[in-house]
Formats: sequence, structure tokens, C-alpha cells
Amino acid sequence: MKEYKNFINGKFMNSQSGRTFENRNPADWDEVVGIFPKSTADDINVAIEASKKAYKKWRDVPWPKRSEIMRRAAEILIEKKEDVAKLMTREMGKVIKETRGDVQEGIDTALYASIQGRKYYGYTLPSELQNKSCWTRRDPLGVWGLITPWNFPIAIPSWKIFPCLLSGNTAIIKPATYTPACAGELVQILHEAGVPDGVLNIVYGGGGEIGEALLHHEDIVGISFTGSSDIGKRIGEVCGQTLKRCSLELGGKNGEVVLRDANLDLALDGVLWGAFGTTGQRCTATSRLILEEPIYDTFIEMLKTKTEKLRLGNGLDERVDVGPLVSEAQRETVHSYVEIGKKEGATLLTGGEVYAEGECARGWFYRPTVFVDVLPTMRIAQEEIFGPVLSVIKAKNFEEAIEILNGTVYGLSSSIYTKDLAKAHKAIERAETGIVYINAQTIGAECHLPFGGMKNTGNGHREGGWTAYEIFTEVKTVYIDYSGTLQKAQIDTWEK
Ligand code: UN1
Repeated sequence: MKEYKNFINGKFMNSQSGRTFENRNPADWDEVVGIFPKSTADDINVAIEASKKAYKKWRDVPWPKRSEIMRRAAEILIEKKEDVAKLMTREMGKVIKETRGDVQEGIDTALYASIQGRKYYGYTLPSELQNKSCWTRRDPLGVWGLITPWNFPIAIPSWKIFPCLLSGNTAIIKPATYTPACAGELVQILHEAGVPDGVLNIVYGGGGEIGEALLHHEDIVGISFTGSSDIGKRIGEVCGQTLKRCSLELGGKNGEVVLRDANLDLALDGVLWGAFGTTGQRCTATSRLILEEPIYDTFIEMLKTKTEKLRLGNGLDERVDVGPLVSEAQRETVHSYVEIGKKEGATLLTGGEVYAEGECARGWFYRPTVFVDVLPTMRIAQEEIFGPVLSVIKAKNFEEAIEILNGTVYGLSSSIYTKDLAKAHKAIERAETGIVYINAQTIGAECHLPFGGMKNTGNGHREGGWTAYEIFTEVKTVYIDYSGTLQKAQIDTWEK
């Protein structure tokens, strides 16, 4: 068990409150993974002061120089990949092959940043007037607050930290209290790679206390948040009042549509991975399966057999398919939705109960659960559960399937299995989601493409790829007049 401290201005510090909190292994609640400071607004204030000072120098470091640090961070993360992946499995429970993937997503994002530093383009445009040039550049904003969730403890902090810092901003990161250790390791890796003191600070503690302090501080220029839609709305509201920039990645209720002509085995593998990977705790998880009528009975039979074969256990065991939920509270939420589903009249096909066999009794395990005969209006088909619960809905035809797919307040990811090119293209056009997969599951976004959703999933920003850099920079439009005369746009005329 390790004792962690806040890292502010290049120094380890306890919270001024003197209080701490523990982080435990959800697969084995007896194991304490680490002890962390329970910080307050006073600690945030110290971090913001340091970050403001550091910003004055960091913004002047050339982009390609900053990108060399990002490349070095990628190299260190590659060396530490296995250790960080194991720590992550102990910290939040997902299986080792997935935590390796999570760290890999961080490495990819760092490498992308290392390239981006040499090719951050602006635009050059013609002017209406002679002897005048027009172009755009992008500049950093200042000190950012980065608030990250527990389900992707390296990948999501990486999505925010790398573009934020590469663009010349400085930041304070507040990781989720379930996964403080992984974020702490990432911050140390960046420090070792050469990020100067004060440029990246980490402060541990609860959202109510330090998240709010970041949100309300007048020297914070923007908040980048990934988490629930309820908290996101509140962040958006406060940022609206103070005109802080704000990027929100929120909930999902993603659907996989399987049409009558689809490769059913492929669609089955896709839904199992999408619904039960990360124990369903992804904002991109498949939580609805929409089956076209002619294949409904066959497919649910196939689904039942394979779901029941999934192996639960401690994620450090390479043979395990599904780890625990992150906490007891999360497991209770999942179970309460199972009760809701039964009351609403859906049929429980499999699962629906706590799993406590052998060593699993020490953790927060829950059987992969499938409800069939679900109506699109039921709460289990509308609300984000964030657990291993799949709702199967029958659709009469393609049109109805797409209507059901779009019939939620969320709009992150969707998946359509079909061999019909016309239907695939029509589905891409119609899907009200930021990400669409054809013949692939709803999860598995790659770091160099835009990531984000429509409707209540966010506020229009896209993390990932070049679009992440749009979040963390301001566009500056530059006009240079070298005519030596007073020229008037819209008024001067051109003479033959
Ligand atoms: C999330 O669920 O919050 O596309 C992020 C995916 C991952 C990222 C998920 N690459 O499922």
C-alpha cells in the first residue's frame, strides 16, 4: 500500500486539511491500494497560483519543443505499461487485457501529441484588399481544471492532459476518488519526461469540495469534464455564468442494431464485448440491443448461451472475462435497475443477481444480465445504468430499428450490423450519435479520431484527434496591412 500526496508546483504536498481517504480493490475489498490526501479549496488555491505562474513561461515554449516532452512521456509509459495496467486492475477492477488497452490509449494519445506539435495548422486566406494578408493561429488560454472519471483511469486523463499541455496551457487535474493512483502515476511520468514545475498539478479529493473550488475559481479559464450528465449540466451552468470554456463528455445509452441479413455470429461477439467489457462501465457500452423481428428468437438463444459462459473473477487472472463493479454503491445501483426492469414487465433472460462464489465474495461482482421483451419506453431502455445489464428490444423493420436507436436523450455511439450497403449508409446518415460503427460494436474508439456525442451526451465538443486541440486553444485572426495607406474593407472599390 502506497501513500500518495498532492503534486503541486513540482513538490509532493499533504492537504492543508490533514485529512486522507483510502482507495480499495473492488475485486478484493480487504486490499487497500493507496491512501490519498482529502483536499480542500485551500489546496486548489495553492495549485492555481503555481499554475498561473508556470503558464507565463510554458506558453512561450515552441510547440515542437513541448511535443518532445510528450514523446518522452509516451516512451516512459511504454516502459511502465504492465505495471500501470496491473495497478489499474487493482484500483478499479477491469480485466488486465482491458487495462493494458487503456494504458495503450494513453501511449497513443501521447504519440499523437508528439506529432501534432509539428503540424498545428492555421489557415491562410485572401484579403478583399490589396497588400494585406489574412491568417489564423491558435493560442493557449491559461490554467485549466481537468476533472476525470474512474472507468478509463489513464486514457481519459491522457485525452485531456496531452492536448491541454501541448497547446501551451497549464492544468490542475482532479481524478475520480476511485482511481487516484493511476492519475498520480501519469502525472509523475509527465514530470519525469520534462514537464516543468507548476505546469501540471494533481489535487486529490471529492467533487463536492475541490471540483466545486476549481469550477468557481476566477483564474480557471476552462473545465474539461467527463462523467454523468447530471454533474455535467451543473458544470455547464456555472461555466455559462462565468463564461469559462467548458467541454463535457457525458452519459450514453448506446444501441446495437442487428438486421435480418447480418452475420449473427459477428453481431453476437460484438454485443458481448460491447455490453460486458469493462463490466458495462463505459459511456460507450452497448446497453440496448435492437433486433429485427425475423432473427429475434434465434439471436436471444445464442446470446443466452454465450453470456452464461462468461467467466467472472479478479481481473489480474488472464482467463477472466468480466471483473467486478467499481464499488458496492455501483453494484446496488445496478441491482436496483434489475428490480425496476422486472417491475416494468421485461423478461429476465439471464443474470440479475450478485455473484459471490469463492474469492468473488470479497468483491463487488454481478452476473452479466440480459433482459428481453424490453419496450423502448421502459426505464431500463432509457436510463444509463453503467453496469453489465443489456436490454433487448424487438423492431419490426429497419425504419423502426433506427427510430428505437435514436429514441433516447443520449447520443454517443451506435452500431449497425448488416450486409446491405444501402441500409448501412442510411443508418450512418440517420443515427443521432457522435460515433457510428458498421459491423463493429459500440466500443473501441481510436485516439486520433474525434470522440464525443450528440444530445445529452455533451455540449458539442469532441475529444480525440485534432478536434481535442480546438477545445484547448483560442483562434486568433490576424490581418497584416502592408499597403501603407488607409484601406477600408467592405467600402473601398477596385478600379480597372
Ligand atoms: C468511455 O467510455 O468513457 O471507445 C471512454 C471506447 C474507449 C473509450 C471509452 N476507447 O470504448
